[in-house]
Amino acid sequence: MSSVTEASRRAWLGLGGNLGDVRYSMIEVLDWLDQRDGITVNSVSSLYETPPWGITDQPVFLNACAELVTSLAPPELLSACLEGERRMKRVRNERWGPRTIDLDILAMEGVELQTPELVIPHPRISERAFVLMPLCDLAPLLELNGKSAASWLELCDTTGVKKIANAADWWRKESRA
Ligand code: A4P
Ligand code: MG
Repeated sequence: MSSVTEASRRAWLGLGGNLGDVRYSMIEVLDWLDQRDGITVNSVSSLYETPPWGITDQPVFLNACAELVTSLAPPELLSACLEGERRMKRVRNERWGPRTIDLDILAMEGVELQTPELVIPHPRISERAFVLMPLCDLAPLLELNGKSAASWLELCDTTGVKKIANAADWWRKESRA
């Protein structure tokens, strides 16, 4: 846990991966983020196994969401996420292809942003059960493009999405076997 100032706001990250020990990578990257100045990991969703979306001929994914409190500006939070991915040895190959870990900024309180590097809320949330299911563990009433996360989830195909670890402490380093 690290210092967070009065200008802090909540932010929600999507975590996903399908190469290597993804659960381990998620635990490592969340712990690393929590130790950054200006970021505290408040809570983390259950962990889900999800069928690949986009390119379907690849291994199943694990997905989760994290709620942060952060005093970082959006581009600084993106830099932290990209550095976290690099630390987990993510190599960018094809778009939507296999990855050790992907960190997306799903939403930040009071932020609407559209730049070439960063779009908030994340543009493809509303069609993706693998994002909405874990996000609804943390913030079902969060408004995204005119609807709550829970309402978007009702419109989504959730076939094949399986909860494999309950919310609470699967992501704490102490919980690792
Ligand atoms: N970028 C713009 N906005 C954001 C944002 N809100 N958060 C830019 C994070 N990054 C954002 O990302 C490319 C660039 O997007 C970043 O450098 C940043 O400047 P990337 O992670 O390299 O590209 P990507 O992830 O391959 O592409 P994309 O379109 O972001 O893919 P998604 O949307 O992340 O989807 N199926 C399942 N079941 N589970 C998954 O987690 N993930 C994907 C990737 C495909 N299928 C999946 C899953
Ligand atoms: Mg991405």
